[in-house]
Amino acid sequence: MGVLNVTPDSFSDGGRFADPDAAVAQGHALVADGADWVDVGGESTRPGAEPVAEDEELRRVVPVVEALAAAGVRVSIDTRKEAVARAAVAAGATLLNDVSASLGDVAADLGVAWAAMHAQGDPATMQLHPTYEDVVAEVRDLLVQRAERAVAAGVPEVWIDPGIGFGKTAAHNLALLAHLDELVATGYPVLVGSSRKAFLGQLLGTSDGADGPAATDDRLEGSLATATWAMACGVAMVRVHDVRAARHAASVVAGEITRNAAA
Ligand code: PMM
Repeated sequence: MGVLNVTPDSFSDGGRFADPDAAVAQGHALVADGADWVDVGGESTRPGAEPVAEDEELRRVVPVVEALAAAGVRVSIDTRKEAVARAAVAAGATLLNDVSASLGDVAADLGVAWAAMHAQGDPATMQLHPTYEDVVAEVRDLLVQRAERAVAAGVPEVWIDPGIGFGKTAAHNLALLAHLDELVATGYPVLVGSSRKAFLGQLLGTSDGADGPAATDDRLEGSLATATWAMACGVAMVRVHDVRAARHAASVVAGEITRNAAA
């Protein structure tokens, strides 16, 4: 899944694709690089981000979804708002990527796939005091509960996502990545987004972990390592900015090492 943020302020690509034509061109570039899905978002959910008004979010995403879907691209809509989800599906999106894990009934009503992501708190405050007794069990149990409810409501396809960086310290993120098998074992397809996130900068000492555009440029290695690790753990989809590099990294493991291991 390639990331396409049509926003002025997303932490790594904010501002680059705020113009609809540039955004649509980037969507096609992501597909050319090997993305199966293009995830269109009009509201930054980086730590400390301010909410975006509904009409502004609609204005940003609907033309982009429409143009990409009309060209045959599989489009997911990254939103927390019901009205945006509905408008994006009317424009051709077929997956609700929901960082609030609260739009299951909307997905059921629309008859589209739903990805439920775990978050503790809202983007404005979520990184202040993330607290868990057992992060892996708490994240898994909440996602399974929401997923079961969505299946019962009639959602045709339900994905779960641990929400790396959403109300989590670096230690929480690493614990979740270390135990992805526990999410995979639930039987729901798992989606993971670790691409260019702050904990990678902290981990590698390549940046201070502050979410500014400059600091994200040196997180490629960590992004590729975590995406490849996730796929090797059985994760069905990774949400990445650097699609071509992620494809190449994964193909070395999936195509070559796995084949030799089975031989
Ligand atoms: N992360 C971001 C936004 N949307 N959606 C899912 N399903 N999983 C994520 O980890 C996720 C997401 C924040 O990253 P961005 O600013 O690069 O979009």
